[in-house]
Amino acid sequence: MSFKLPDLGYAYDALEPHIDALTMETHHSKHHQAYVNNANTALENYPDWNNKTPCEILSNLNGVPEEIRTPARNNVGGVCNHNFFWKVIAPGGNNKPIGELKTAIDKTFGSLDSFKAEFKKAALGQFGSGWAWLVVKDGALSIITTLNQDSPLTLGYKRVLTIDVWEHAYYLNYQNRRTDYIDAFWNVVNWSQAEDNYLKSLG
Ligand code: MN3
Repeated sequence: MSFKLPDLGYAYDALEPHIDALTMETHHSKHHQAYVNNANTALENYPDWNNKTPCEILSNLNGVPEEIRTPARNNVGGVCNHNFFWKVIAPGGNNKPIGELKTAIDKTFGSLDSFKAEFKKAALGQFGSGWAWLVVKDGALSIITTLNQDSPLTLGYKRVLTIDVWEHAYYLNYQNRRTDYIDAFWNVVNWSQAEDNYLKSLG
């Protein structure tokens, strides 16, 4: 049993011009693959753990033996976060919030524009490498950030939407302009997937 790199499910150039093909290829086939490889190495002698899914491990990180907890946090975290990210930026879904998530965003943040502004502020404010997330806990939506490859699952949140703000996610095309990358991100969000995630988070 080992962790595997999932297929993206779409072409590397499918998100152009907002996220370029070389960034997607490098991000998926090099960075994500490295997390998979390092996670397999870190957990290879821990059969109680390496037969769980990455996200099961992150949900129970404090139960992971201390000697492998940090590599699990970083590398299994990298696997779990990227597996989720590729799906919420996949082409083919709705390009605006729909259904119950739309209602919840309007109720929680006032409007889609207000939500986007708050999410962008969080994503810009994440110093160094990390992620901004739309999450659910106890049925309530909120925006959080996590450092490095930390997962909201470890903190007891369910995930609805995320943006990877590591420089490897945007530097080839946007260099230091994280703000432009975040603006472009809205063009590739798959709101149908986000709605599925939201409904599951309530279940
Ligand atoms: Mn990344």
